[in-house]
Amino acid sequence: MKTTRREFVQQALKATTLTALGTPLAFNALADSRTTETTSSPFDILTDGVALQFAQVPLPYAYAALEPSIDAMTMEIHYTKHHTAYIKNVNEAIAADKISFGTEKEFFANASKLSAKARNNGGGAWNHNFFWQTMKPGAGQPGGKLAEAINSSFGSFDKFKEQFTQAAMTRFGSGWAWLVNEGGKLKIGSTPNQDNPLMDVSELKGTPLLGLDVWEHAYYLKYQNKRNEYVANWYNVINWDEVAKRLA
Ligand code: MN3
Repeated sequence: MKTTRREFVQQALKATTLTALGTPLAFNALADSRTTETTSSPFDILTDGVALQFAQVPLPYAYAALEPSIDAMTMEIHYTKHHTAYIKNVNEAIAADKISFGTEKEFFANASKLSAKARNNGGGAWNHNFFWQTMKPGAGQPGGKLAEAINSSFGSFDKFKEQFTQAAMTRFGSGWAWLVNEGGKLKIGSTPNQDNPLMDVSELKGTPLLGLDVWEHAYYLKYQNKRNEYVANWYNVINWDEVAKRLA
């Protein structure tokens, strides 16, 4: 495209002004391309120029560490194949769709505007990072403020387990069961596919405290069709300290 002398002067002036204000040069280029190009991306007006990248958290324990609740082979395939693919695919989608949300929070709060690839893989990337961190070897029980919050929201720890199990068992097909904090009140629910309670499209809203993957890939090798046994044994590997941190 031919640039007239007048346009050139205006652009040069604009770049100089922005630089004088201390804006990094890379941002000037981005801002300029945004004002001169028309794209179909819905994100241009919402962003501040720094694109999010998802990264896989290191698994906090060995693949076999959650045996017998979760077998080593399931753990290894789940982490190295399924989760790795979500991470790779969401980052591809972020680049292809020119998404430049700076935070995960912002990304999920705008889930309704994302492509299916970005939404599904972004959810998959985040949900599994969360899932690995809220498990650990060795059974425990919630204590302190978390125990109080569970008791006041559900009546007792056993009632909480009953409701959570119900949510995990009644999620038809693939999805997740969740414990969330919504304004100080704990709630239980579930989401389909890789959706999560941070998404604007989710019926269940709140800060995730605990999540359980009920996709068949999470249990089929060991439990086959017996999702109920998988859920029952998963209670033996919950990292309640991590859950408590997220409530604080
Ligand atoms: Mn999974």
